[in-house]
Amino acid sequence: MPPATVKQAPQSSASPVAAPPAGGALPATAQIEALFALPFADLLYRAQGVHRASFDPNAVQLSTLLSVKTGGCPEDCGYCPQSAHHATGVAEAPVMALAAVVDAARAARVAGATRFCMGAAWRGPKRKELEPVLEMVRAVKALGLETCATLGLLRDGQAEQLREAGLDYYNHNLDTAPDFYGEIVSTRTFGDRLATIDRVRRAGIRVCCGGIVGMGESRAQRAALIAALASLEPPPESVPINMLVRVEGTPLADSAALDWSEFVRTIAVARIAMPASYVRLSAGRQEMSEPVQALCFLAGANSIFYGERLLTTGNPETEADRALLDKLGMHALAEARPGTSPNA
Ligand code: SAM
Ligand code: DTB
Ligand code: SF4
Repeated sequence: MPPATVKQAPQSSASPVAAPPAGGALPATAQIEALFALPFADLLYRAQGVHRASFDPNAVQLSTLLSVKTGGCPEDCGYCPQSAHHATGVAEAPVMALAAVVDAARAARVAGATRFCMGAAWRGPKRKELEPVLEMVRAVKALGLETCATLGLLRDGQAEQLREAGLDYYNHNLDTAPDFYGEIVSTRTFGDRLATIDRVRRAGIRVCCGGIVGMGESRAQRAALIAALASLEPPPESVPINMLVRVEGTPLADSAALDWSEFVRTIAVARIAMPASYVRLSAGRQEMSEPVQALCFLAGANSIFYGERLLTTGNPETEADRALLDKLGMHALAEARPGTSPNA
């Protein structure tokens, strides 16, 4: 169900900086590559204009993550510390008890988060494995938080079960460009990811879908990732852009760091390509300076993961995040889209 209350920003004609060459005539990826090639100041100016047409530029949505089933995952995603294929020292743990999940969600709400995202290190939940997660979704929803889950590939009927339990968002990332995907993951395909996103959408759950940069992909591949995300119909309501967290023991641990300016460009391009979506400055903030995070907000990021942990790695302290938002005169959103939560 498309968001009813968010105004669509003009894609290019009313934007303050001229559109890239032959807007509309070129394939989407070429248009997006042209955005990447703009001078930095022009790109940010344009992204700010697009951002302001749809959103309060001083507001940021806060989501807190919790790993409800950690480690031992059969998939071989090259970036992930939770894959059983990599020796990262992340121990496998069983599914968390409901009461502990509710405690964590309550603490997240008290700290100021509006959405609680539960992650599981599965290829996808088996029929029986979904049951405890449905309980968690019901209980977190009852606290007045928006609910999100990221559980991997879904089978027939599972998205509907999650929707009935009160799930507002499902996170399932495309992760990287279609032509780079096979170099990062061999145990499933880009097409498998699209199929789950389709199931989620058909069940009436909002889609949270983004990717990771800094995995050795080219700029053209970053553009192809953004093009693939923007071509989902409709585009995802929430778009997490993760900077690779290079975890020792994973095949990507020694990847060259992506320059900060290229990360900010990726955020700006995502903002322009998906004007009505929340663009989340996601993993990697712990290694990112405050000025770079501020540039990401200027480039149109309007959501962050908030809380001292992501799934298995660190995230800035909540105090530090509150101080940063204060310094920038930004405020946390009380509700992501007031009154429009599909499971309200
Ligand atoms: N197992 C489910 C799946 O893969 O869809 C859900 C959990 S998985 C950890 C969720 C997402 O976390 C991945 O799609 C990936 O985008 C992100 N992620 C995992 N490891 C990461 C890392 N080291 N750096 C940045 N993002 C990462
Ligand atoms: C997303 O795009 N990033 C989050 C969330 N969705 C599930 C996960 C980041 C994980 C970073 C590595 C870790 O903490 O294990
Ligand atoms: Fe498993 Fe998800 Fe990590 Fe891939 S990203 S190894 S599917 S937990």
